[in-house]
Amino acid sequence: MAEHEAERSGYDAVAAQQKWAKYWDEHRTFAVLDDESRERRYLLDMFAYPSGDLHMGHAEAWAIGDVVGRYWKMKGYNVLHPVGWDSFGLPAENAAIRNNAHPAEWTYKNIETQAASFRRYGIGFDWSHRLHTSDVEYYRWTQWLFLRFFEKGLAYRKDSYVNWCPQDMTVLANEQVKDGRCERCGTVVTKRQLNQWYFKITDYAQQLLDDMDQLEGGWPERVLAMQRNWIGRSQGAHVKFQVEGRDEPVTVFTTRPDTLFGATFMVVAPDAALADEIVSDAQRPAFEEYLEQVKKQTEIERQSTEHVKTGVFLGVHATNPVNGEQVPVWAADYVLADYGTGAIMAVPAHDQRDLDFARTYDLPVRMVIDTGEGDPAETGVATAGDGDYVNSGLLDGLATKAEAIDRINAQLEADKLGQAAITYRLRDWLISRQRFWGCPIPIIHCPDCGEVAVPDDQLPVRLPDDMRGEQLAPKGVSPLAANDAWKNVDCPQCGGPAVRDTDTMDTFVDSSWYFYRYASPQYTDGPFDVEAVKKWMPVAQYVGGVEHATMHLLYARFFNKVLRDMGMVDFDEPMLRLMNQGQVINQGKAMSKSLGNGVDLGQQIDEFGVDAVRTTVIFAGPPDEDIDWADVSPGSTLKFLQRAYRLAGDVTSPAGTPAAGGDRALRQATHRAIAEITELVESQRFNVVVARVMELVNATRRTIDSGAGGADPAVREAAEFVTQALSLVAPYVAEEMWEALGLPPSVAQSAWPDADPSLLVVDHVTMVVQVQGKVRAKLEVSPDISEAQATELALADAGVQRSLDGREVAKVICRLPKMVSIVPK
Ligand code: ANZ
Ligand code: ZN
Repeated sequence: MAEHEAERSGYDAVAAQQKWAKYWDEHRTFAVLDDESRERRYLLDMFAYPSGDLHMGHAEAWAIGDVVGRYWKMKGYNVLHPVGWDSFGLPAENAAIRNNAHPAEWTYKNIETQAASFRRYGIGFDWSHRLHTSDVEYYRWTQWLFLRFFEKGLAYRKDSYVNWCPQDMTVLANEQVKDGRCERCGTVVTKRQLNQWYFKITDYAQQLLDDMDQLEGGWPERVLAMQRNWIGRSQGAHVKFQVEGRDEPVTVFTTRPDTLFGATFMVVAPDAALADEIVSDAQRPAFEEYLEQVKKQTEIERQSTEHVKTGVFLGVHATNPVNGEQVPVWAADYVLADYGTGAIMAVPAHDQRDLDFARTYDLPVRMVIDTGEGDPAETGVATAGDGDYVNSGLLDGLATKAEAIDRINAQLEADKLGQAAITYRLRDWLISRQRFWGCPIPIIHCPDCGEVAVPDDQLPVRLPDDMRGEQLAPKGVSPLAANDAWKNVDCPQCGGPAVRDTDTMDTFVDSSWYFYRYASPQYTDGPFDVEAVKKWMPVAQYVGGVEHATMHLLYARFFNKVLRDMGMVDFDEPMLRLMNQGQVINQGKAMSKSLGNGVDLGQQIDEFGVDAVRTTVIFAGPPDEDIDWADVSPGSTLKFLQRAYRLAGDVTSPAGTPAAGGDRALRQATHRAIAEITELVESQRFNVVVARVMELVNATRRTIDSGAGGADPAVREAAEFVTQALSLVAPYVAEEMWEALGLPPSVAQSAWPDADPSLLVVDHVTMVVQVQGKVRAKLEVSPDISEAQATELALADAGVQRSLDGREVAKVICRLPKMVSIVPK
């Protein structure tokens, strides 16, 4: 850095933050415009959870989103960039229990802290489009939507074994169990039979798959893959087996109906109602003892591959529908109650799980496809490939699965014994929670009328505000169940005594529809203004963590389809583009208290200023990659920002001076930067944007120092674009620069420039390549070629290679862009 530059002072980050945050607020700089002529763009950040103050993860996600929002605004779009909090949930409740308080106190205090931090962090929100899911004005509409689902049969209750966290004393959805443990507290999850509310997302399984076509290219491929996997479409057949002592046949799901002649026993999930129903009297005691044992197993144990499969004979037989054979029916832990039909035909010769089980319990193994790999009964290895069908009646003589499956399916269908079928791994969404701080389920249980919906005009069902501390502690049933005054009501249908449902909804219900309400957050006639949603949605860009790939993003898509079928929205998919930000880590590891490697956002801001932190976050790498804070340098970023800032102060031509006639090389550099940066922002390569701005800052400084000084109109043009581009990542210093350039505030509202095509023509210069002082090549190169590029080009030249004649290069001297001189050894 030149001496005179270092001496001069830079901008005062704290003063700039205070001044411009206030300015944006007072002037509603980022408010939605009442301007029908502009194209609308909806920028959505995933909800913040008010767990404390903002942290480095927030800093990254919101900095990335704001690049997009600020760019769109300068491009002239009418931008909706709302802000809100997903404010129901366990942490607030646990804090309330600890502090003998109401969860609302903790929640709203944290929200205000985060809101203040967001303002300081300079995110361009429209603060009038703000909401909190725990506000009664919000959750009354969550209840209203629940009731619409209920009317359509999409919300229902059933008894089932559910994932139970013994620590949090609440039910967990499958998605909230990670490796057999509670996602929140890490406790090993067990099973419990409970009566629970579900949303029937499985009705939409196929649509959720099909509509992914509309997201191709707009969503990260890995998120689509995770959703596809989660939905888990499996093509096969349903086959009916008659079971002793039961009128209705039992249906099994199989992906291999072609192996039906090799089915030597049948297995039912021990925890499926069917097992309890068909078990013989003689075997009942053994079965019940076994069931107890299975229930004690954790999901980890049950699904582990090392787990020795166990089971018990149910004392009944089934009839194989194609050959009339009597096969024993067992209950075994490797068959899951909630997949397929909860019952399987076991084909030990061609399914390894069945073979392992058959060998443990000495059940028959019959090979029906000869693949040439040896009889599984002897090898202990089930074969799954193609081969000649044997012992298989109508299939004998066939040689491929495809043919055999078609043949057997046709026969089963003709005999009404089965048919081709599709099964999904996706389960219905378990939404009831036995916790306090959530949206109450608006149902009343009447001894005479059953489940009665709370009438719309009696919404909201408010959470009581007289419960606090210990009263909220988990007890296995919802804390609300202990509140008689709240719970006991008259039945809306018959007027008799009845009780409210005391469960609350999974917070993922709250976050499945917030983006519609953002378009009209104060709307009082429904969950959202249908017309406003029509104008703003689908969301043009969604930004958030990849950890939401299956839960939130699947639920949100499901809600959209239900709302579409209700006629409330007119599009299939709520978010057209999705960007996942990486994580901020430190010293190669996720930040954690135990490692002591946490980086505090507030402290970083105090030390370097908002602009430097935001610019560092963006400059560190592509948005979807992790940032290791140990590898970045907010201090040098701040120096760069000061360097940029000083350009504005050095411009001496008045605002409005036409650039024509200014230094041509700098003008070309500026317009190349405009073209490239526009393209880079559009393709979300934000880190390279910062690199290009740095180059333009340097080029401008060179021009200033090399003669014309700050009076050259090309310097003003360059400094103005530097300011605009910088405002995407460093909004405060950019406002200061804009002001120093004599331009009216705010740079955020200025028009993004278009590159002048006549200045984009790349000039070429001739670069001479010498070997031992003799000219060996003349190459046409760009005037700003780097040493590395020049050396590479020179050494690749055939003439140069010939004169080197295999000798190694001792030295390359560059006098760019005119000459490269090579000295051989
Ligand atoms: C007979 C058979 C023969 C099977 C064979 C496979 C190979 P995917 O692909 O995951 O859908 N199955 C069905 N329901 C089950 C349940 N509730 N719990 C455990 N296993 C179950 O797997 C479908 C296959 O998994 C089905 O096809 C069934 O075993 C088993 F050579 O039926 B198969
Ligand atoms: Zn009633």
